[in-house]
Amino acid sequence: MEQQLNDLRQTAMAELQDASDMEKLTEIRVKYLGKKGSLTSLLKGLGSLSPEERPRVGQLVNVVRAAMEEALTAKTEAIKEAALEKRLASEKIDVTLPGRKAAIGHKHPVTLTMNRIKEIFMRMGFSIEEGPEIEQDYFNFEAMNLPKDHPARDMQDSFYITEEFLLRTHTSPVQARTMQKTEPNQPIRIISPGKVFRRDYDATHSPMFHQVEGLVVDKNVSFSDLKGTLEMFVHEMFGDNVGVRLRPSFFPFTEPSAEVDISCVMCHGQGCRVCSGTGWLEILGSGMVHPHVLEMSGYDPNKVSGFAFGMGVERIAMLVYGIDDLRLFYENDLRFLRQF
Ligand code: 2NM
Repeated sequence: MEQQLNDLRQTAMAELQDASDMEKLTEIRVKYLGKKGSLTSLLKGLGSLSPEERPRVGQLVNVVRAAMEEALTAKTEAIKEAALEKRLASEKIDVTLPGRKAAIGHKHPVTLTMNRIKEIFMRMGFSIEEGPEIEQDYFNFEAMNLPKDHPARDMQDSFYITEEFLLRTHTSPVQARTMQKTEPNQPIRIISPGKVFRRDYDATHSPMFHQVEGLVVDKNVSFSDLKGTLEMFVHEMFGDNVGVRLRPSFFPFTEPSAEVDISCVMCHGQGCRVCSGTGWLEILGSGMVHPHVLEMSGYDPNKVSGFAFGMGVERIAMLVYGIDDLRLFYENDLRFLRQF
């Protein structure tokens, strides 16, 4: 039996030596070490041996099995290594191939429009002020002359967090904060860009949108300063040949108030679907800062005056790029976004 074991070992090793692929290795493993393999069969013959011989032969079986396992593992490694060597020898890397371009993306159309608006006002001497998106009722409404029973203060129209805090519904609270922190003898010339939040969702309203508001406070600021500044802005933004008109309006925080219209960018004033046949598009709200608003924020309305304005950035972007549904800005569809 010992002779048989040694013969088995020798033939197995010889076969292993000649093996050159993984299939052959598996075949050898099954043939010698498998459940019905030669070594297992030999092991069954152990019972016929004398009690003195049994442990010695049993031990030899284990030695042979271990040697074969080890040889199989070594051969497996060798075959894998050889395959890799072969691949590396034949595979050539063409270092002259053009590289793959990284898709780095670009700015969102709302960001592009926001940046353009900021740039125009900065060139006119305005600086940028920012403030919290979670705002106190006082700054969002009270300081803006919005009385307790104003519809905008309804839970249906604003996102309240507590009785005192809400998501700001406009960036006007930034103007109030700026007036409060500025010495009353110092002039103000700021814009406040940022996100605002209202309970609304359709083709022209989103629960979150962007605004830029502006505020100028100084001695002798007049309505003609307001008109000149906004005309300058419109011509920079939409082109020198668009018409501008001011239309009387109402805001609680300005008196008098005016809506600013531009001649329709789609039909050039002829009347179309976009301008509902009027030839004009509303793009801004504005007015002279209400004396009570100045007073509440620490300015003397008998010594200084001011004008203010506000615009929706999405609405301007829709007109600049000819987009008819504002929801496209937030769907993140690459077929839309890639066009800017
Ligand atoms: C608008 C329209 C008109 C405005 C007024 C003020 C402040 F702080 F001076 F009172 N901030 N923003 C204003 C005026 C905003 O948005 C349509």
